[in-house]
Amino acid sequence: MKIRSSVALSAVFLLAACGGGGQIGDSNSGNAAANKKLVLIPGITAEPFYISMQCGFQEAAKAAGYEFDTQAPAKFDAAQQTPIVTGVLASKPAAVLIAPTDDKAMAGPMKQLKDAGIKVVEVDTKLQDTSIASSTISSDNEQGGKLAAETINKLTAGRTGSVLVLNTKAGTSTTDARAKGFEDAIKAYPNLKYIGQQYTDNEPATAASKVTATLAANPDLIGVFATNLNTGEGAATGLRNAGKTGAVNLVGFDASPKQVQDLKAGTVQALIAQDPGTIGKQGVEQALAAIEGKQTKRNIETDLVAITKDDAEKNSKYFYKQSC
Ligand code: T6T
Repeated sequence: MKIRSSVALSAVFLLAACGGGGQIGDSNSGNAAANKKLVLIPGITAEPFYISMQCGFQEAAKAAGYEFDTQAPAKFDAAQQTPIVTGVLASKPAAVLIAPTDDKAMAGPMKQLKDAGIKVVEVDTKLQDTSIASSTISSDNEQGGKLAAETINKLTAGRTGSVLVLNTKAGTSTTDARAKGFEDAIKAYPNLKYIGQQYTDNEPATAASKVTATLAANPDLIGVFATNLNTGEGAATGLRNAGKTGAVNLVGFDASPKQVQDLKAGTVQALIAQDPGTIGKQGVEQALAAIEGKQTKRNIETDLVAITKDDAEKNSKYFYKQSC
């Protein structure tokens, strides 16, 4: 895992591009040997982070001669993801790559996959129970939160004020880790008063209203860390609505086309992009190792990159996709 930031906060790591494929729900079913099938179950459908992951998944599955399918819930919600897992269980693929939407509630459905002989690989998020998945591939999310705190410190340049964290839903292993990394690191900057984290249910409109309410209660708000794509897009809207674009330093996680647009417009001051394409590709590699009875790597951490407006143009290849 390589995470670095310089004062210029320029991109420091080359991310993998992803090859042909399509939207969430695409598959090449029917053109591979029996049970040479891999299924990807992202956390939510039609969302650039998971679409980029799907690109890497499909490219690697195709190269390995495997049939592939992607099935995602409409919302980042265990109640919607569970029936998808149950349906996939019935089709008995060789392996499932899954981003569990709740680090406890998804353990039961995922254990059913394992008990049925289906290999399970966690991509992005993970369960608290480490006995179910053969491998977990994700960003180093706690380090990502630390990088966000360091970034807000650089952007505020010694000025005093309050800083807020926008999280998604408790039990999302990734954004909880990002918030923890931020909370631990912000203590090093006594000029920045941490006013806690607020949950947004992964809804941009909720993130926007939380920013508006926080600004009203804390006029000295000087920084916001949005722990994922939807909270970042929502926070940018909230700052725009309040006429605070650029006055409050917004550091987002992820790099959707909308987030990049906000970065270029100056509503967002820095983005911490993940490497979802590589997460998808390495998920396939670990699934194949598990299927073939080979040793898997239990935990793989992929890289993060911190990017600002100044280097957005030359780093466009690092940004997430709407399609493969
Ligand atoms: O930030 C990503 C992902 O890493 C996280 O687990 C959930 O939110 C995203 O999918 C972005 O929406």
